[in-house]
Amino acid sequence: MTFKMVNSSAIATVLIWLFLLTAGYSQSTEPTEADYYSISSLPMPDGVILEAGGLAFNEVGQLMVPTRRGEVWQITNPGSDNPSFTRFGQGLHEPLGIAYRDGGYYISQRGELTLLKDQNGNGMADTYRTIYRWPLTGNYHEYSYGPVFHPDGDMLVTLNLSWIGYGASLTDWRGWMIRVTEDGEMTPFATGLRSPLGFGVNAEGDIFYTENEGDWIGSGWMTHLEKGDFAGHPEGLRWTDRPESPLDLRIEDIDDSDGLTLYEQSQNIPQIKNPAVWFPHTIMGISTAGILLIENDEQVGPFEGQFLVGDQGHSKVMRVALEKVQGVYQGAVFSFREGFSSGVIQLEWGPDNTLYTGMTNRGWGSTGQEHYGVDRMSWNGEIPFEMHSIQAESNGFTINFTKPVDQQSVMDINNFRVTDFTYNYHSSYGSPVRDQQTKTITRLELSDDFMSVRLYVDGLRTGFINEIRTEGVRSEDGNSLLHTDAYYTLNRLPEGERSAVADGAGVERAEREVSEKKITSMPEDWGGEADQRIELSTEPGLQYDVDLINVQAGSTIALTFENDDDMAHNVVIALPETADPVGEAAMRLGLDADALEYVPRMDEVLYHTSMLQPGQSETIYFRAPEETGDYDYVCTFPGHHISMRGILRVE
Ligand SMILES: [Cu+2]
Repeated sequence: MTFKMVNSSAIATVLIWLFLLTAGYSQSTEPTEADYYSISSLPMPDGVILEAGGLAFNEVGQLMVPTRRGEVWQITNPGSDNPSFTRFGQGLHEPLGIAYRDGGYYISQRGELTLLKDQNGNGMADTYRTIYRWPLTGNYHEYSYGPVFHPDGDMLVTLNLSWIGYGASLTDWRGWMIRVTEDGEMTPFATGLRSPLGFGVNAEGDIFYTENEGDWIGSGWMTHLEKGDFAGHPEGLRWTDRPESPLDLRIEDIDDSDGLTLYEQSQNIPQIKNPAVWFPHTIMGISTAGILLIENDEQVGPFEGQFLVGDQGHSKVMRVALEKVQGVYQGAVFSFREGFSSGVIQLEWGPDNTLYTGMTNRGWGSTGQEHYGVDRMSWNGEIPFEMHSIQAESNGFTINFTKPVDQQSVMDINNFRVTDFTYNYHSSYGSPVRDQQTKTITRLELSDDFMSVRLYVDGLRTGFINEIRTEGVRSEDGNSLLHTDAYYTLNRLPEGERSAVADGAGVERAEREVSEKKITSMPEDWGGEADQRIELSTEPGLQYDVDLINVQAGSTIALTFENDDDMAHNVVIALPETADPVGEAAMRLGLDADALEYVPRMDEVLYHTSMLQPGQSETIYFRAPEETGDYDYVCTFPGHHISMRGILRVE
């Protein structure tokens, strides 16, 4: 009896101790992004509206920032608590880029590439010289970006398409990357571009640009551009009949009718350059922006040669690790750091290896709630446990880690999941996820140094994006991965042993899951008419045009939502004060968001529309709740719920 007592209290003690250990363990050792990378905002003097269109440092470490409003600010000691601001230039037309060379600042305005210089040394530009000019129609979407200096001395500039309900090339070379010499000689370089804000050059001198989801662009991407390449948006092909054009592909060569993917069309059209990396929409940002090469291991950790990529809508920075297989770039994108204070559009290294982000939400809204600003991100020198990079193998993938892994967790096949999918290539806006398949992983192999694991995967398909999830993998020192998901774009399979199972083998997922909370035809027992008809539309800046709708309890409602904005929206009617949890749950749907139309399956959701593309309209039918109160309606497209919402008042 006594023995038993002692024993059970000893067990209890051990249990309590284990509980404390586990509780303490999960609280104190699960690291976050902020534990490695801290973000601070540059303090700004009153009256300075720093909608940063570009960032450049000069040789004395001053940060030069052209703003969307046409000024250029010179910021001395930008890394200090008390930076000083001088207005260096003004009167520019929406500059979106700056590069510094030999005492001169090269800036793309909407209609020209301009050189600014301070010749008399008084801290203000006294020379504004046109290097090269291009025509404009005045369309609001005619942004011009850059320049970026190529190592060979030329400047790269990109010209955004106009927007007239679709992306259009209304004047010369819109939708192109052009090269301009310091003497103002212009050469058209590559086309198929839609909204090419981000571009840069890697250590080998290869040029990459990033693209935003839109018409013809199923999701954001990053593409390696060589002379004469066509990246995917057909409008720029309007100018290929000119003698200067490096390619002769025509708009009518692109097929909008038969449902082929971009990769499939590239099998017949050699000028098509497939993205090196796709950024799955809403999972890896929503509006891919500026890119920056990681130049050394002092900047953000052991990622030299990889790229950081900003995202405007999600106020975050992602990381891209590329490899070349059979001469073609491909690779993986990982989340890196979120939580910037506004929409990240430009990235630049400071002289002290910290990362500067130039930001504006431009009235489009962003997860970071500030309207504009410059943030500074610094690494504390500790290496996070991350997937460093992923290599394609002839029959799977090798994942390389930044730290040795825990053998038991990494050899558990249940800790890995590989799903591949792709997007439509068509003139409508964006694309659902299509042809989604979960793959079978047959075997794992750990490297001798415990730094990488090889996954043997059945049925890989070229032209597809692979979602690689590694939840459960731990480092030798006991941490979870800081980010567990990667998206690898497979353009080429390396030579070697193939899996015995045919390409494309896997478990298919339905492209649309039926929701009984979306009723798009009038119920027959309504007798042909609803008690009340409601019309709802959109306003720019992530808003509905109406933010209060009154209805009678229990009445029948026909609600027509017309999306006349330039991005996708829906209407989800939810219980009172649940817009936030519903919107947040939608952001966590990952790859499944598409099949669920971004509507989480939860009781708080009462009714909803489809996710409507720009220009679409839909009517849903529902009965107003019997219980009076202020119900929420909200758009659950990731990031929109913060501002795009209203009240359905049931009386
Ligand atoms: Cu929306």
